[in-house]
Amino acid sequence: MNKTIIEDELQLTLDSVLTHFQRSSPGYSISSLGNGLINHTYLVKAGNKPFVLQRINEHVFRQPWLVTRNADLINQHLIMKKQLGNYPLATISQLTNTKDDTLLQLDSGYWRAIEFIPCSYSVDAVTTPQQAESVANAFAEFNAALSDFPAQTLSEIIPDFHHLAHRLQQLTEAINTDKVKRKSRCQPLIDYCFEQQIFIKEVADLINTLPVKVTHNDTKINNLLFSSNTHQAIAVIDLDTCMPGFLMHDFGDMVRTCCSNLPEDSGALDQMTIRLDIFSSLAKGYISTLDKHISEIEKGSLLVGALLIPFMMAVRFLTDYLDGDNYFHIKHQEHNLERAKNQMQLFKLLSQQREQLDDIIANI
Ligand code: GN1
Ligand code: MG
Repeated sequence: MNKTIIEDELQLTLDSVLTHFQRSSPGYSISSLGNGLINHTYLVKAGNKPFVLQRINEHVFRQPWLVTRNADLINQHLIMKKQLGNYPLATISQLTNTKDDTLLQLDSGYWRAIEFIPCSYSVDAVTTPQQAESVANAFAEFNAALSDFPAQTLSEIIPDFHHLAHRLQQLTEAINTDKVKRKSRCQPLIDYCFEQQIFIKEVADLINTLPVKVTHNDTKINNLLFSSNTHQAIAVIDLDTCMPGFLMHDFGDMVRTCCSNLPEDSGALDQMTIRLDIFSSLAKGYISTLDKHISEIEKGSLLVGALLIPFMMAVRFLTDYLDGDNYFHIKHQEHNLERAKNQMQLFKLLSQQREQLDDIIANI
């Protein structure tokens, strides 16, 4: 996990936020945590009970109270499954503040505190097929445990989050507006996106045939905690985008973040390769753990999901670049364009190796 020193001004804000949480005690320390692109996340060490503090990004999550409410509902369901012996992973609760709520609204924003699991760590890149299998097992356990979750009780936090036609519509609007005059800098990438009509049509047809499940929708590798003792995945974190969706989305984001040999913002595109052994372990782990919770048609959709999520992320990063970087945190001016190019290259490589990947899934 990424930890950095907190600046003075931020420290004052955090100090005032912490007075609203019973867990805080004199002499705590705070450091930045994780590599999320949306929220601001901190680790608070207070006495022997560390916890996670997070400022929810209101620009992205327009109704933050729905984010914490959804997370509470899902977590309660997972706790119930665990008590019945049907969920082997750890559950992670949001902590109540002094107003007995899991969301805190202050002038500085919307804040929440979340349990911290001791002796755990997160990773940003998979290193072995065994680790990949553990990743897939964990997210499959999560999907399976939510298979009987009453989806109608959840709010759709970001409508059409993984709806490709909607994301392409947003891209078209960003191109037409060309708000910050960047269009000419990315014309080849824009053209490539819209040349993928066969794939776009394939996705549009497929989604009419798939059952809607409650999915995580952000199954990147660093949204899991691993045990420092066993090095197995022990908890799924970041429930912000749990919403109705398709299993292929959750499988697709795993492939996106585990199978490339490069991080999502690397510019070394000519060095990008698909790690087939990792793909194979993800597919095996995911399908075998889901077992009766995945149908034949859903199995057949997994590879489309693996192509779809990198393609959609390329579209989303490119849209944000054209919009002037309002959505994803960036570290430099061209960051979103680099991410978009990287994700499109991943889509291209996965498309080129589609037959081979298909065979791997068919042989499980
Ligand atoms: C965002 O902030 P983080 O890392 O949890 C994004 C995901 C993307 C991801 C790309 C709400 O997730 O959809 O896949 O960045 N979350 C939202 O790294 O848009
Ligand atoms: Mg997230």
